[in-house]
Amino acid sequence: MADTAKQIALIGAPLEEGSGRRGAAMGPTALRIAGIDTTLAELGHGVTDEGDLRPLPARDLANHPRANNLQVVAAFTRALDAAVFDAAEAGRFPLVLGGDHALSMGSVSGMARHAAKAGRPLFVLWLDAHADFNSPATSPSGNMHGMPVAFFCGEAEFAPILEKGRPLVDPKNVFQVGIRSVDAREREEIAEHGVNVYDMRAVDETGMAHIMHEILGRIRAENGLLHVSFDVDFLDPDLAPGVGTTVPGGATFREAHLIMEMLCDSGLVSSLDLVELNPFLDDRGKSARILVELTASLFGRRILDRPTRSA
Ligand code: Z70
Ligand code: MN
Ligand code: MN
Ligand code: MN
Repeated sequence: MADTAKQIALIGAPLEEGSGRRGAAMGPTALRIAGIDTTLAELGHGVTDEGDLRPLPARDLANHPRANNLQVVAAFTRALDAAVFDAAEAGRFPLVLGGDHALSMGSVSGMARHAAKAGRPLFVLWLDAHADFNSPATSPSGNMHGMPVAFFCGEAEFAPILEKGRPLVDPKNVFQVGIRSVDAREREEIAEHGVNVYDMRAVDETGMAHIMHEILGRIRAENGLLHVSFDVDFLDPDLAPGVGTTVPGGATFREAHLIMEMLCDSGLVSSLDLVELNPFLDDRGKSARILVELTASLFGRRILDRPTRSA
């Protein structure tokens, strides 16, 4: 049973147009079939499923040659910014079921508005193989799922997607863990803006526990809110093959669980994205199930009360 019961709002964001391939739009359905709602309810939380967002394309925006499917991505960004902000303001925990990683433009922007209203800094834990700090000017692909961090840090202001002057995230409050695939221009950008990067070498050299203590200590010291953005490709592809971009050398089952358990104990997490799950590429629901299991650990499930699983 969880120490502190939360009211969790499940928000489905079936966005795949940010990723340059089909399939991630089935992510919210796969997470529901894997039992995300009942699993969290069994831990003692209140769970409401708000269903899937169905935004209309943002036709006020011109197409952009280096920001693929801008109108659809912008529509989801606007809808998520509003849905996540409203849920957080109502005292609920927004849990976004993705959808590709471009959706974090909206979820993080919504939480940045919520944090600004509360007068607290927002921190972001970015669990990913990628830094996602491109902009249309630097992106090799034009795919917007490679741009969300630059967007919510105010570094990709190429179109009026959200209100000018909206609260942004300070890049020095962004912690990226598990990074192992970064483009050349992106590398310069994250260094220039002071993003905290714990790449896979850092994980191997110092260990996940040490890294998480360091990150959580800083957030606690500054009385911050923490948004966690979990990209399936953070995990090793052997463990979670259901993702468009597989990058070898990802986090292990044990490392990922440890992170979730430490996050739970910290009591600092205020919102979560589960992104880039592509059920079309998955192996019999394996990746969806591990995401649900990791989410359960974040919401209070302990090793000693984890149910025995049959494969
Ligand atoms: C590359 C780009 C990316 C996720 C791939 C890849 C970005 N840096 N992000 N898969 N989740 O095209 O910007
Ligand atoms: Mn990503
Ligand atoms: Mn990624
Ligand atoms: Mn810059």
